[in-house]
Amino acid sequence: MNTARKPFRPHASLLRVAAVVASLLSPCIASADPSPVTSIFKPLSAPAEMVYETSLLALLVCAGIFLVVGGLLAYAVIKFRAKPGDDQREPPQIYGSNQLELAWTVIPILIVFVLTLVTARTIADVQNAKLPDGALQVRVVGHQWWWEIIYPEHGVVTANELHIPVSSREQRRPTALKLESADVAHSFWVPQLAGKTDLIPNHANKMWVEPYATGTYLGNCAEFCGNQHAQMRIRVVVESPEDFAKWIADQKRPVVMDPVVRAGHDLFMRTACVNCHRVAGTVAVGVFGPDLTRLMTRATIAAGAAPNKTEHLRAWVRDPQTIKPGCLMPNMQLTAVEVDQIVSYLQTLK
Ligand code: HEC
Ligand SMILES: [Cu+2]
Repeated sequence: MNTARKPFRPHASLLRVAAVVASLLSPCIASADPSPVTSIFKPLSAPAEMVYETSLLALLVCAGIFLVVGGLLAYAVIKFRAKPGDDQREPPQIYGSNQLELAWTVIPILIVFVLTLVTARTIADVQNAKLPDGALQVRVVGHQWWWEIIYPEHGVVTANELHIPVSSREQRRPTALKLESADVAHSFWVPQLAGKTDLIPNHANKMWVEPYATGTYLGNCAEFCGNQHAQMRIRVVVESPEDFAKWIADQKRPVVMDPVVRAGHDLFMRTACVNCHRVAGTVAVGVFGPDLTRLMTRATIAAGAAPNKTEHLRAWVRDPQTIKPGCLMPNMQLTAVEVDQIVSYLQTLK
């Protein structure tokens, strides 16, 4: 839809026709869709729009085929149904028709050919898009079952909630994502922002997003990656450039220890927590689990498995297995008092 971005797209007019027809049908599409926030039918980012146009073309072609085949079938069923007084014997059987066989071979081949070309073209457009200099660079590392999010230019590390600036057609601010995996294959999919791209061990993939509206976008790992795969959610928080700059600045502030929670701090620092979690500026330098430096700036814990509220944090630290069975953080066997102390400390990490 953004023509400035794609100067030469001979198939664009085909896609535009599809988009116009689809806009006439869109009330039907929208009402058939139960989850608007993860809908591919409401793209709000450049690559998602391109994927959407192509999928509409495919849907419309299929709808046309359905109407022709279904219509002919209905016509035959009604027109040639048995009527009272008909001769009940089997009618003469006709075998082979070169014209018919040619038609139903050649027409589908042409349709598949057109769809293949349009799809290949869209894939190339998305993959080869030139991002403006200064596009935000983010590394996303898939873990069983959470997302590590790294802003190399800013020295910021967080988890499960990706903050990025909003783009406008006048002032483009796309984000380039470098996708890696720490263990098995995962797939990054936020339907309103872009098509899905896999995270493969030992092989970095890349993709980009360019959202045109602020807000929170939801997604989920889209490659089965183990028993908590369904609870490997990703939230993308798209902010105005000012809010995004403020968020980055907040993430970079040095951590100050609140003396009120010293007991929890000390307990955390002498427990195995520090082997798996990092809190910037402390002895906790583990990288197996999410970075906890700014834990309280996140809306959820454990990749969307629970809201980041006191009760859920307590339940998590007491025994994460009750919230996310099979997850790779063990029950740390803490007493109720210890859990409270540690949670009070965690809640100062903001
Ligand atoms: C063996 C490694 C390991 C140890 C030890 C460990 N954790 Fe974890 N922790 C993890 C992993 C892995 C996750 C991510 C689980 C998931 O989302 O599937 C996690 C998640 C968390 C989260 C949620 C973070 C977020 O943003 O989603 C908190 C809070 C947390 N751990 C606190 C602790 C505390 C406190 C201790 C010590 C009492 C501790 N952990 C010990 C591995 C560990
Ligand atoms: Cu996954």
